[in-house]
Amino acid sequence: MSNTVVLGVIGSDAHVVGITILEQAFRTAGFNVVNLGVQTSQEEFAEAARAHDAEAVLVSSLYGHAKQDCQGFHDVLEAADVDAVTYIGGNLAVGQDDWERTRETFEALGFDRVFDSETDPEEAIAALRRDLRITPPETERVAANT
Ligand code: B12
Repeated sequence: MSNTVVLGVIGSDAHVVGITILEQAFRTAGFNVVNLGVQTSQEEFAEAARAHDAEAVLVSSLYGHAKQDCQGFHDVLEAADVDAVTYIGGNLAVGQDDWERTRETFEALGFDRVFDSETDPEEAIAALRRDLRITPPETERVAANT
């Protein structure tokens, strides 16, 4: 397993703080992280995921236009022969007044998991380890049991 995660902020979105935190958290948890930064196109995600044989593609969006930016995203991944777990997180809708509906919208777009802006990075790491069947390193298991 490559344990590689491709991460970026999709579309014209320039909010960089969230993915910087996610990058550090996933790296500390033992993943290889390819951070594409802000204002990343669908094609850039797909090319990087293919080039690095990524097992997960993590999309971030904060500015409220995620639904438009993610139309056809999974078709682009498929066309590039990318078979990876896909997560999206952040401020996914303008206002975020109905989270259940927002979650369903992004699941319908093909994402395996959808996270809101209150998500602790550890939650996403735990979910990815479950999805990829990765056992946490012994140091973390010992810490969790003390
Ligand atoms: C700082 C900021 C800016 C800065 C960004 C600077 C930079 N280069 O990063 C500037 C001033 C440039 C900016 C611009 C804009 N912003 Co702004 N910005 C913020 C602000 C105040 C903080 C964002 C931040 O850094 N948070 C701290 C980090 C740590 O948290 P985070 O980004 O949420 O990320 C965490 C989680 O969301 C989650 N997460 C994020 N992505 C993912 C992905 C996955 C897979 C997972 C698992 C988890 C996850 O984990 C992260 C780490 O804990 C927020 C309001 C807020 N309090 O959140 C508004 C906010 C995001 N901005 C907003 C808006 C509207 C804009 C503009 C469109 C405003 C405008 N009209 O110009 C522009 C967009 C410009 C652009 N092209 O992107 C809105 C979005 C509204 C919405 N979605 O409904 C917000 C919510 C403010 C508001 N209440 O209206 N912004």
